[in-house]
This record gives sequence, C-alpha cells and structure tokens, in this order.
Amino acid sequence: MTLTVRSVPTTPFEGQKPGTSGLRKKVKVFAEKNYTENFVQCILDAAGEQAVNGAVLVVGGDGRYFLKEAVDIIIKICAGNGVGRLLVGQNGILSTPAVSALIRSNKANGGIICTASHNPGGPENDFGIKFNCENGGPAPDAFTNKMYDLSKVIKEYKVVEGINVDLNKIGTNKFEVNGKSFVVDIIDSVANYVELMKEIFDFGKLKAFVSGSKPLKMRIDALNGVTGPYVREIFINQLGATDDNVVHTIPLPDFGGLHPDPNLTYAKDLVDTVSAGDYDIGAAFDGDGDRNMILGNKAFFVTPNDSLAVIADYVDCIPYFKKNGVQGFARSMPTAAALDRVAKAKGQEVFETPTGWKYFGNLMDANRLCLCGEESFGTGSNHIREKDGIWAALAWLSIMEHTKKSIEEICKEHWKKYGRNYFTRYDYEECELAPCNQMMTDLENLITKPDFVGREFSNGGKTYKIKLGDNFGYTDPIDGSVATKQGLRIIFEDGSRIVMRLSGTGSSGATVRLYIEAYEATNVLGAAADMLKPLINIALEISQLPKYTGRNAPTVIT
Ligand code: G16
Repeated sequence: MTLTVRSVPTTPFEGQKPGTSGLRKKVKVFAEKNYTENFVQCILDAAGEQAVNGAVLVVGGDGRYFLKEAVDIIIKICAGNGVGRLLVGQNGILSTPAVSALIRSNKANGGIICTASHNPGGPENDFGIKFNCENGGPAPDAFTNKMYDLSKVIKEYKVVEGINVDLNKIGTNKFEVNGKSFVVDIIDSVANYVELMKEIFDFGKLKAFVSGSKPLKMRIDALNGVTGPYVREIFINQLGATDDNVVHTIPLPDFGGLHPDPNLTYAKDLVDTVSAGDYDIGAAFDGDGDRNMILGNKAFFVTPNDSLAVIADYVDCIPYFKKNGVQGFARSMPTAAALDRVAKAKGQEVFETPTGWKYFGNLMDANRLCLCGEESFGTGSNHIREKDGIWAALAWLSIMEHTKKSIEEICKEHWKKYGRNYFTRYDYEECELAPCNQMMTDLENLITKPDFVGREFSNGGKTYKIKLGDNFGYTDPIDGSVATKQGLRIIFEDGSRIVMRLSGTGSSGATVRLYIEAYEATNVLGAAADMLKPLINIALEISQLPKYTGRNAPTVIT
C-alpha cells in the first residue's frame, strides 16, 4: 500500500534560533502543537531538496524525556519530504559522537540529533534538536541561519501519518510513500562506535592495563546519560573491567535527577567518591556523551585545557595518529593556550576558533587539524566531527599505559616542561537577559575605546597593564566565512586574559561565562583559585558584573 503525504498548515513560532549547538528549549515548548514539526521541516528545507530527496539520514538522541515522541515526528516528516532511508538508534538512543561516526561510516547525507546535551532532562527541563551535515559535524552558521529564517515564514509541513515504527525492534521497516521506497532501519546503538574505538586505540594493550594482574581502579560515571551502554560495552565487555568500575550506566529520561554536566559542581558524586577512594582514574561524560571530565587519584582535576595539551604531547602513543600522522591542532578562543606551547614544540599549526565544535569541521575536512578541544570539557579528534567523551577517557588510559605514571604525575611533568596556564571559569547561570546584554554592550564600549590600552589595574599586590581589548572575530581559513562578536577579550601585557561571553546553550535567560587565564613558566604548583584571585577581582571591577546581574557569586566554578 502506498502511503500519502499530507501538507499541514502551520504558523511560525518565535525564537527557533539555534544556539552554539542546535535549538534548546524546555520540553514543554517542544511539545507544543506543531513546534517540533515546524523545526524539523525547516531543517529539511534548509538542507535543500537535493540533500533530502532519497537521502540517508541518521536519527538518534541522548535518551532524555520526549526523545521517542520527537523521533516519531522526525520519521513522519522525513517520510513526507522524500527522504529515502533513516538509520535510527534502538529506542532512539545514539550518543552525539556515535551519530557523527554513523554519518561518516554510512556516507549518509546528515543526521538529526535530539539532545540538549549537558542540560537537565525531564518534563520540566530541556530538550533540543540539531542537524549534523554529511561530514558528521554540526551545521555551520550559514545553515543554521537559513533554518532560523525559514522558521520565521513557515506556512506548512509535510508529513506521512500512517508510519508507525517499533523503535525497540532492531531491523528494517519498509514503506512506500507516493510510489517511492522509504526505509527505517532500527540499528544497534553502540556497535558501530565501538568498532571505531577499536580501530583508534590498542584495545589489546588497554585490556592488559585495565584488567591485567594489577587491575586499574577506575570510576567511570555515565551520569545516567546516553553513554551508559557504550561504557558497559567498552570498559566491561571489551576491556575486562569489573562492574564496580562503572556507575550510572542506564540512560534515564530525567538523568535520575542528576545534572548531566561533567564538571566539579554537577559531577560532585564522582569527585567525592574519587577523593575518598583509592581510584587511579575518574571520568564522567555528559548527557549526550560528547563532553568529558578526567580526574586522577584523590580527585586530582585535569582542566580540559591541560587535558588537550597533554594528549597533544603524547599523540604518538595513540595508534590512530601513528597511522594517519598529525595534522595541526586547534582550541576555541576561551580555552587556555597550553596547547599552543605543545604545538610550537612539535612544529604544528594551531588554530584559535570561536566557541562551538562546528568551527573545527572545515579545518579537519581540509586536513589541517587532527586534534582539538575546548575549555567546556570537550576534547576530540578528526576521527569524527564532534567532541567525544569516551574517546578522551581512552586517550588518557593510553597515556597512562604508555607512561606507567599517574595522572597527577603526567600533568605535573607537563607543567615542568611547558609551564602552566592557570585557568578558571565562573558561570552565572540563568540571569536576567536584558541587564546581561547591557553589561556586554557597556563592557565592549569600554574595552574598545582607544585609551583602554595601556591602562593599569591592580589587585592583591599585582598590577596588570592592558595590551588589547576587543570582541573576538574569526575568519575561517578554509572557506573565508566570518564569525563576529564571539566574546569580549581583555588581554594584558604579560599574556594573562579575561574573557567574557554569554552562553549559547541555555534554554532560557542568560548565562554569563567569565574565563580567566594566566601563564606561569616556573611557579607551576600553586592553587589556581589563589593564583587567579587578583585577575578575577579585576574582571569583576572592569565588567561591573555584580551590579548588572545582581549576583555576588557564580553558580559554577571550574
Ligand atoms: C556546545 C558546543 C561546544 C561549546 C559548548 C559551550 O557543547 O558543542 O562546542 O563549547 O556548547 O557553549 P556555550 O559556552 O555557548 O554554552 P554541548 O556539549 O552543549 O553540545
């Protein structure tokens, strides 16, 4: 029986503007009549008929509340728009790195990912949808701007209502829509990704290291997010770890009430357990599996900046890089510059991009970048076009196996060799939007005045002289596209930096991010909070943040 396509009249919704990585709103908003339908139709319209008609798309998400409903809508609207085949994770489950890997290994035309990443889940919390292109990476600005423009004028969406697929049942579902074939393959959520990890890392060596005669003591925490099944397959079934090395490995629609953001505040249970116990490594991943946090014995915290720099330094102990060679490094602008020192030592190019993994894609596709990261707990390589939490943990295991040293020793040796980029980030979450916008405008006006350069600020016995104040802009070296207003930078004569920007991943209000960095060549064993205190005070003074936000303390300190 041939199913028919129905055009449903609709009207635009305000605010369907994708942020740093897709559209993120409260579940209640996505559940409004036609809201998700409109947005999915705009994704397909932005991709254009030639990229949709007969196309293969990957569909999945992080298991959060509303996932199954959204996947059902996506299937019906893809059918209505002439998509040829969908690869859908069983029960809708696919981590963000797994979607990227599947797009690439199936040479698919793209993918639709249902995730609000590290934002909390459940009926009262967040949902999100984003589109990844045929290179496996998040859609670039030009694409998402087009989606947004379309969302403001949408008049109808196309849907095939008679399609019902059992998401639990692995297998092929064939339909005929207007005389053309439409296939929905329900696939194993983890198999393809696990195979990729086995190609990248030496699982034989890692297995002997993890579960040999002196088993490694690990605490791998999936925070009830999507990585649970991946963690169980990789660490337990493949590497031989015992059950007590992994925790929170069942993806839950509300993440069991946890905030699935792997940082020192929200992964507190992991931090406390690793502090108290005798673990060699602690690791946590976010809701959709692209972020990671790495802890050493006694919860020694590896900043994402240092994590990236250390992996860059030991890049040769990962078989993937040995085989494919090393082609350049990159970090986002707010990320501390520890990586740059390694790049210099290795004679590698290093790029400074705006916040957002999407800015790495072109460089990777052009073979100028193979390893990159962001201060926001993202680390990854050109094996896919997303950051990859489990990949980062396996990279650290590889370095530990290679050096036979503890995580703390590895980091301290790194600082001795290269000096240390002290770094901290203050987040002021869910502030009122209008005063935050005003603060950013006023701060930009202040720091871009010609007489700002050369001014001196003193605090805690330290004096810093302004070298540069600007709003960061980036021109993509591959396609020449320009991204402006990517964050306010105050750079001092000694290289220290204050960076301030508004987050693009929240679902309501404004989250202010304040990033502070200072480099020390020899004084490398201090406490970051103490070392950076004067600069933090100067940042608060220059920006007048407490006045604008009404906040005297950040919500999260990293
Ligand atoms: C997303 C992006 C990252 C970005 C992060 C933080 O991460 O993929 O590239 O660094 O947001 O963005 P913001 O500072 O604007 O909140 P995720 O893990 O949320 O997808």
